[in-house]
Amino acid sequence: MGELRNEDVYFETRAEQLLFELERTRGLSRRRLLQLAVAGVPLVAALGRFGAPAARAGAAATSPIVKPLPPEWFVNFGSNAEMRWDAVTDLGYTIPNERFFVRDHTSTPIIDAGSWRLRVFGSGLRGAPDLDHAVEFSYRDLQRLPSRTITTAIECAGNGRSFFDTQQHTPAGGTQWHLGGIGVATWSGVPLSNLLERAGIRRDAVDVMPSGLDPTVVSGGVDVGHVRRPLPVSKALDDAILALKMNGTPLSYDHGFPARFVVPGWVGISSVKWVGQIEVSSQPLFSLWNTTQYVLVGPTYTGAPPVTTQTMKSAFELPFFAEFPVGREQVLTGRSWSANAPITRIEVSVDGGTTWEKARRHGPSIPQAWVRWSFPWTPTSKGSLDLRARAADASGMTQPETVPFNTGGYLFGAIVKHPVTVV
Ligand SMILES: Nc1nc2c(c(=O)[nH]1)N[C@H]1C(S)=C(S)[C@@H](COP(=O)(O)O)O[C@H]1N2
Ligand SMILES: [Mo]
Repeated sequence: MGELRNEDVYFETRAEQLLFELERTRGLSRRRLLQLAVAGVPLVAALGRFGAPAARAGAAATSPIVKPLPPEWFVNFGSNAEMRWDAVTDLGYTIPNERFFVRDHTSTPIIDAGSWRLRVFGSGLRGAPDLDHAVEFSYRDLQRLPSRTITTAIECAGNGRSFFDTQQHTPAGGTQWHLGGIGVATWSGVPLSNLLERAGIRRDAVDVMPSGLDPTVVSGGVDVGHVRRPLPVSKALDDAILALKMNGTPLSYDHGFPARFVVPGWVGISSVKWVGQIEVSSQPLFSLWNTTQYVLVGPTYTGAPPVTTQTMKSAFELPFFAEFPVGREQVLTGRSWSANAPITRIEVSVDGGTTWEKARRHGPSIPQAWVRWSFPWTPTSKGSLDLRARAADASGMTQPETVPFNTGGYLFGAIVKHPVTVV
């Protein structure tokens, strides 16, 4: 399995990547590819790994993800499932739980909320309790605490990674997401400010580190422990919540039941699922997930800064290589989002970026979520072309033509060229 390079080394990405590319470029169905694989191609070995050992009630024996992943809704990467943008057209502002993308470093655990306890500990709390003397909260305790509801995106840091390869010719290893490593939902739970106050946070606390109860991550034969990513106290106290509900129902297994962090505007890894412990520290905290992974390494970066806030992106609600009849009016739809500031403008180009016209915005534009838009288009000549959409936000940023490379393939915020054919 090679050295630890980025967020996706934990499974056989090359095989999954191959599957993905074949599926995209040849139009072969996943089932057909699996049949081919069973005929003796190395994919079998890769997929076989996903027959995780633990008892996984309700889960297909071969999937680390519990919920069904119908191919018309998802691109299945094994422990990650990408939302297909062409399946979103008829959905509302939020993405229903069963349609939301999944990103697991190992596999989804099934946790009993009755016996589950959240343990909060560390030098940043009054009395500096260690784990054995942690402040404990049961699921019922959390349900009784004041609740806040927010509508916000969770987006993987690597969303859009494949375009580092296909558009900029500098591939970054790992899951070759198109743009479907994002979803917007309404999350309800206890504000971390409230929770940490009750746990006795001190003024000199600097970092908060949630730890997941999913199986520990093993890479290159080394157990690097549970998924855990430190978050500065300032952000935790500002607007982060420990969510118990997603779109009005208790979290589903894949999305962090019984409780997960939701950290608006920050890369997905900050929103740790299946939280079992929270360390509150008066010293900066470090884990693999803010030192080796989810850091920016590349020619334009120095000092490997951790990835924090997300970038700006736009997506058409269309399959790649969609076909349109010449001379007939279409209404193209899509969504744009920025973690920095509200979206102020969306433009579409149907001539390879030479001219741009404004798209029409629809409905809410919630900061750190997204805005929906539409654009009428009548293709005038046959052939292949690419559609482009670009957004601008209130901070003055506009999506650029290219973005600086980083080895993890994070934060691809450039304009995506969406190939279509007019017939
Ligand atoms: N415990 C735990 N938390 C986790 C992860 C994980 O593997 N384990 N994956 C992270 C990553 S990389 C992302 S992008 C989001 C994905 O959230 P979702 O699966 O609910 O869409 O969860 C984050 N929280
Ligand atoms: Mo992620």
